[in-house]
Amino acid sequence: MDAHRVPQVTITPDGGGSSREMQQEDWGANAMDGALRRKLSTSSVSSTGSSAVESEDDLLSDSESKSKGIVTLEHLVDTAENKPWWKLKTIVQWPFSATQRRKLNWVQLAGHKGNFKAADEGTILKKYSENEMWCFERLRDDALLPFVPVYHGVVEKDGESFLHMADLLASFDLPNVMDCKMGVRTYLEEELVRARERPKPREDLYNKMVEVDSEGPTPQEHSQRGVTKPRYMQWRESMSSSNSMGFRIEGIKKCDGTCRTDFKRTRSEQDVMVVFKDFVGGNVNIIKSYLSRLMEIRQALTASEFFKRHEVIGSSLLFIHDHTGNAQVWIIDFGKTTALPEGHMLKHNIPWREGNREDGYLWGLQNLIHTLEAVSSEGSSRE
Ligand code: I3P
Repeated sequence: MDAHRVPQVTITPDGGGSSREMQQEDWGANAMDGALRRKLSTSSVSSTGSSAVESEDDLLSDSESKSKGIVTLEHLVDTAENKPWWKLKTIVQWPFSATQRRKLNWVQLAGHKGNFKAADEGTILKKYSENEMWCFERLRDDALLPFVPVYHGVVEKDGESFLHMADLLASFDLPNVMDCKMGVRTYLEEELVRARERPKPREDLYNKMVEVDSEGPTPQEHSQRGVTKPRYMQWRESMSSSNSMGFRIEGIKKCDGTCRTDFKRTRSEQDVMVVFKDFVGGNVNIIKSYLSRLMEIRQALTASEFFKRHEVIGSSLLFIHDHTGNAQVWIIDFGKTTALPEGHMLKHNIPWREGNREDGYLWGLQNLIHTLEAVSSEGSSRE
């Protein structure tokens, strides 16, 4: 497994006398004089409020059982323009410096508060999830292995369990990162059943819905100021391209430090193309590299025994490229990927009906490939 060259997500090292607070000395090509700090908020992505959590531990060791606060990264930009704090749910931190000193990258894409913790250089600790652990175990000798982060097992730290895995950014210089959540469905069938049996309207989800579309909630949801989780997830899927294309863009972090997670209404192929063109800065070669990687992934999925026997929900494709032309795509996030009962298999490209557990992953991948092909040919015809 270690033979595979895997880009890595890195978290600041623990111990070694180094401060647990990540002091960034460089930000991209232009130093930001160590004025970058990460902060954490459980407020919504579009909220403008900020919290003042300063340390890595504060940031990463959320002990809430589900750790579902939205992570906010705030870049304290110490420039003449005095740029505002950027707030995002997707977190990426770039190399600590251009020298041989330790890189202090880390990424939490579309993740939840407290999901990551410091580990040895080139690796991260991700909050333990039994589903994800079993997925990594089963992937050890699967055709998908070259496309998932290298997994080093379960470790205990500060009384908590974590999955120890490779850092996906280490081989990049000032990476650009995009998280695409795959599939037509982003919740488990059992969540649907639970919500039906014991509906628990949530105000936070209601607020997130209203923020995007004040007409989103039904009159009843408006009056109770709450929506259930599956209802929110289904609404998210219909507003974005999940239902229409079988994938959606969750977040983007560019090498210039800008971050975007406002893709809840990015639905049509044209919308997605615009985002990809911007993401690669019009560089068709990057799109072509992504395309060939996606085709390899599609081939591996077709051959994968794991894929046949799992309902893949909430998993993402992580796109990473940098100015050197290095471009990769990785399959990440198996927290909701669940094994099917013995003897059951999925096609991944037929419509979901409750009970069939289909996820539309392959259909989404096909549409994603098609979309990038359209970007590529449009770009090539302009050259
Ligand atoms: C969140 C997103 C997450 C989901 C989270 C949602 O919505 O769908 O995938 O977590 O549920 O709030 P959004 O992208 O609009 O912020 P899971 O995938 O773990 O279910 P949560 O609020 O229960 O954490």
